[in-house]
Amino acid sequence: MKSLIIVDVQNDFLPGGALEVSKGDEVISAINQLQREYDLVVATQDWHPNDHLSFGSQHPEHNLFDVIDLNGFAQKLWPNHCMQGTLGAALADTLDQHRIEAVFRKGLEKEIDSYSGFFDNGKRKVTGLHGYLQSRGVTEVHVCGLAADFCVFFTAMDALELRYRTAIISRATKAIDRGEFMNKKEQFVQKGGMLL
Ligand code: VGL
Ligand code: ZN
Repeated sequence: MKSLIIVDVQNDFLPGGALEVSKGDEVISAINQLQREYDLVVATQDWHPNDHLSFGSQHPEHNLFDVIDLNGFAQKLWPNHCMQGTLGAALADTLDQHRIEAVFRKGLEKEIDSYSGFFDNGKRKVTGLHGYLQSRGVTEVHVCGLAADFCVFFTAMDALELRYRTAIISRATKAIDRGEFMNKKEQFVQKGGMLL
């Protein structure tokens, strides 16, 4: 069984959104096309309380995009984004959702960020995605969506760790920082990941 994991295709990551990924909207038609090739399609959704500690607004002594120590983890400070229940947090309405069987929300806990669709950054809690995929007999996952250098990358790395055959679909993802993604792509391939 092969599953497509659509990561964080949410308004805030699209051009004009709070944490926009340049050309992020261009992945949507590719993702809509791809879905029919999979036995199972699932999605993730970044879903933060409005006082989430990954937000620069909670740390007035620092600048946006600074990296600080947050409870022992390096945390990049983001603009407020994907706040629970806002339009920015909604999945893009141009994303075809009829084949998405389940959506796994992440980043709900104020104290810790969650880039991966499987666990928070401290691996304290699971989202349920792994259990769901296992219960459906999935052995291979292909990851797409936004942003390539953060949530797509960390989801794909955890999938490898969890022993799925794992690919990132290059034409269906875009990075916040392309240089950053180049480095991370190398790490992913070295760990056994495939680029499609
Ligand atoms: C993401 C930064 C903060 C992502 C989420 O979806 O890649 N990046 N929250
Ligand atoms: Zn976030």
